Amino acid sequence: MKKTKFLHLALAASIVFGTSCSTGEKTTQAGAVATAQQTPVAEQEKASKWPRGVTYEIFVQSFCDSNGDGIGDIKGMTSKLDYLQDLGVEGIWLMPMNPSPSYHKYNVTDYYDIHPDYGTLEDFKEFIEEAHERGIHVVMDLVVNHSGSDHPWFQEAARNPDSPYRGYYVWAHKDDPQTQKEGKILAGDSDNVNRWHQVPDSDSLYYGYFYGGMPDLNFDSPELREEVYKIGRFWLSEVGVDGFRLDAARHIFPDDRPEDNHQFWVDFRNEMRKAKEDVYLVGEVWAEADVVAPYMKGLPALFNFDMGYAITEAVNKENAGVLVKNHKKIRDFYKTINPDFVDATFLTNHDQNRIMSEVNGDENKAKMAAALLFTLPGSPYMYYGEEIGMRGKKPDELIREPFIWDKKEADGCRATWVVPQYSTEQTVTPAAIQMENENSILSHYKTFIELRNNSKALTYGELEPLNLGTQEVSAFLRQYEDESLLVLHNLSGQEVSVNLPANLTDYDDVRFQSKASTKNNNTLKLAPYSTVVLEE
Ligand SMILES: [Ca+2]
Repeated sequence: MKKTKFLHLALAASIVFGTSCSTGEKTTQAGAVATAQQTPVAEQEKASKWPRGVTYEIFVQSFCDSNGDGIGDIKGMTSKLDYLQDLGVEGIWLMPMNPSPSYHKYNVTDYYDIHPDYGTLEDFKEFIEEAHERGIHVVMDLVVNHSGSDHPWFQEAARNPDSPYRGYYVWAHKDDPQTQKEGKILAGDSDNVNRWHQVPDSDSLYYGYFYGGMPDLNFDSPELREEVYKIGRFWLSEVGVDGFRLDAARHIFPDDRPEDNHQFWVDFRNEMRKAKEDVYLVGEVWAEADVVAPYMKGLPALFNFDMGYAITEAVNKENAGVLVKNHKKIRDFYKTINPDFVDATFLTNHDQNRIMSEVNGDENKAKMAAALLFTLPGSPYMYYGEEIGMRGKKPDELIREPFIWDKKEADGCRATWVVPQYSTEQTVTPAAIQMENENSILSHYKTFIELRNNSKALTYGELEPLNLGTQEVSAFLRQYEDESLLVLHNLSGQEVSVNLPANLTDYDDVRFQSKASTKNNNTLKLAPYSTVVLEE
């Protein structure tokens, strides 16, 4: 790793290090201007190793349409693997691809196949093989808290109480008092308050946490459990995925049985490890840290919803606040449960307004959010289109709009299944054009992912929050083995000066800077909305 010393000129009052991107000077691969020249990732061993690397979430339907039917598909994704490799991602999380009547495919009707709109099992095997050749792992959404109500299991179970599938679901009689009194505590992942749904022309009610179209599977049934293990083994052993993202992981059993939920994932992991020893499991437990933590016994990776909210708040307020301190607190707490846990950090996902909309289209803030995500501890997940500044606010279809690869006339695979309202060529510069612009948000993402991939401290290092007495600046140390980095982000639109205290004066090499900043003795002037990474 090449690095450049600050020049300690005896009489020089101030030294400008680096030049602004806006001067048009050639940047390095890492985008670190002038002073920090990094070796391209392809030419060296990466410091990061998945799952500690960056994972990219794809909504297949909107990513790339290979056959012109308006719906994104597997062959389309395969054609974009080079793009993803170039971006620096080491894993892909695919939203559900099983047959399902809904556009989002979270109500599955066949757990052993691919929706025909998306392609075939053979297409998927080819995709996985091509991804693996590029060092990219593949994780798929496994939606087993519930099936779709159109699933043949449920159809048969609802029609016939003696069906062998009756036990796959949870039933009650319409006069059963428990169905009357239960109102659900509203959670982030559902605004449905009715858990019990009536089978038409029947006295039977079935339990469906999210809504009637998603009857919950009954994990008290040994037969159902065995079926779910079989589904998992099928995708791991016969198709070749590297792991699963587990939807609605905290709802396997009702809210009053959290211990049973925790234990189920321990059992599930043990079963999956029989098929694939190093299977990767990342769980969606949409809740506060103390609710999330016990799931770490079974799920080695869990999404950190708190951090996404905290970063969004900090960049919007242009105030570092307690972001870093809180992040450390959560991590320290998680480590007491599982020292090897994978902290799956992210800004927003397919269930939330897109980050660019959360910062009201302010590109500086969106870039700062990404800079924080990629320099703080965790295993970052990014949501497709985030890297080109796609926008989107709920309802869900509008946070899942088609990726804009190129101008319409040149775009070989833009999906058209939905008319986009937020991400159009008027609001989002197509990826192909951003690729040619070193100041684009896409180049910014690439730069920060590469910075992180090349640094063990940024990938594995722990976090030491620093208080430099300036609310606009988020400052922290990242340390791993013999690499120690001092990271400074100026969240504000003004230049900010910080004085490095005596114990930090050894950090006088520039590893990276996103814009030109200056250092005068121990006073650092940080350009507006900029990041500087210093090392000893
Ligand atoms: Ca298609």
